[in-house]
Amino acid sequence: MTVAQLAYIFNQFSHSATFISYEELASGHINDTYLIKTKSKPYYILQRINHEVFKDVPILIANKVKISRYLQKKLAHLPEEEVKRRVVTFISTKNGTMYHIDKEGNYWNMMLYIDHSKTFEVVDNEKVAYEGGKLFGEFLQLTADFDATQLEEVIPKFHDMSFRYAQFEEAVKTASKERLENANDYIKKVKELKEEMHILQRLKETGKIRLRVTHNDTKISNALFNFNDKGLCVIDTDTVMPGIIHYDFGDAIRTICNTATEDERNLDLVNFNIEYYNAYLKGFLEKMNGALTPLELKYLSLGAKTMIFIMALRFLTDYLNGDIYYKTAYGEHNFDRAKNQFKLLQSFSEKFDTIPIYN
Ligand code: GN1
Ligand code: MG
Repeated sequence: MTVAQLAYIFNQFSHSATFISYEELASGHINDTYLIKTKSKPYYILQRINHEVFKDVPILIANKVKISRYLQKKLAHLPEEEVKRRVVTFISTKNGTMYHIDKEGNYWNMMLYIDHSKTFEVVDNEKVAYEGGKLFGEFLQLTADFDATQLEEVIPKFHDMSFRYAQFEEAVKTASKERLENANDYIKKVKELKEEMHILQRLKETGKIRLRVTHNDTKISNALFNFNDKGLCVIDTDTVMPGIIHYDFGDAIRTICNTATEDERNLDLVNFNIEYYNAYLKGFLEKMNGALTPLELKYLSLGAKTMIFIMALRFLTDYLNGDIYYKTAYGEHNFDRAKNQFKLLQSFSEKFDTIPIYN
């Protein structure tokens, strides 16, 4: 992207700001995200949605705009400036649509940048874990009465274990000999865990655990904090869809309790922090306000294990497929991410028995 191209796209949206410069925010694995700096604040976030991954971008945008507006209404008792810091505000184009399509057929959307905020790639204190629990818990609580039938499934079967497992089996069949050999030990691990990792799927399919509005990408870097480490705003609502609560609980735990980043290659640094688990759980349950059923509660810890596993599986699958899905920076990147998640899974499994189970 050149500066001129970005400035042009920025100016297709409805604002009266002057483009000064941009910065690429490279932490996502799928979309391209840019911070647009303007002559005077606010700044903006301009994002190109990857339409290879998200096949129907208009539906994705409609979903996230609906959720933002719903949250804005729920928080309408707060001052307007505060609401803008707590909920993502989408900006329409000059034509009144919520996205712009460029000459190459790329879809763009734009949001207000939330100033004086920060994100964590690695959590370094319990308070952040606790605040993260409150923030994601509040997101689920505030959207609990949103009519989930109004949301389309942006990526069908996104966290469906049978689907992810089938993709993995297919990848094993078509992988190069070299990658298959490299991955051999991990392929064995996947097979050993197959049954246990389908438990939640079955509970969902049989309706024993209900569908709710879920975020589906609750990694901790999708939570904004203020400079006092208070949770502010849940971002990246691309994958908001009906789902079970365990996905959101688990994906947050997967990233909060990892003592290193998802990209860390030194596996000695990758461990599961149980104190952060308990702190997150405390914040999460405070906000969910007794809204969870006994079965939902009982399976929270398995939700965490399942989400670590599913991410290990997806990175491994992409490695076997020759890196066709996630952005990668070097040849073994997906394999390194998979190894990282398998190490986290092992560390978590060793501590699993010390986690409180609700009966
Ligand atoms: C992807 O692009 P990003 O970072 O928001 C992925 C998530 C994974 C995550 C792992 C649509 O999210 O499911 O948890 O990478 N999103 C999609 O970091 O596949
Ligand atoms: Mg995402």
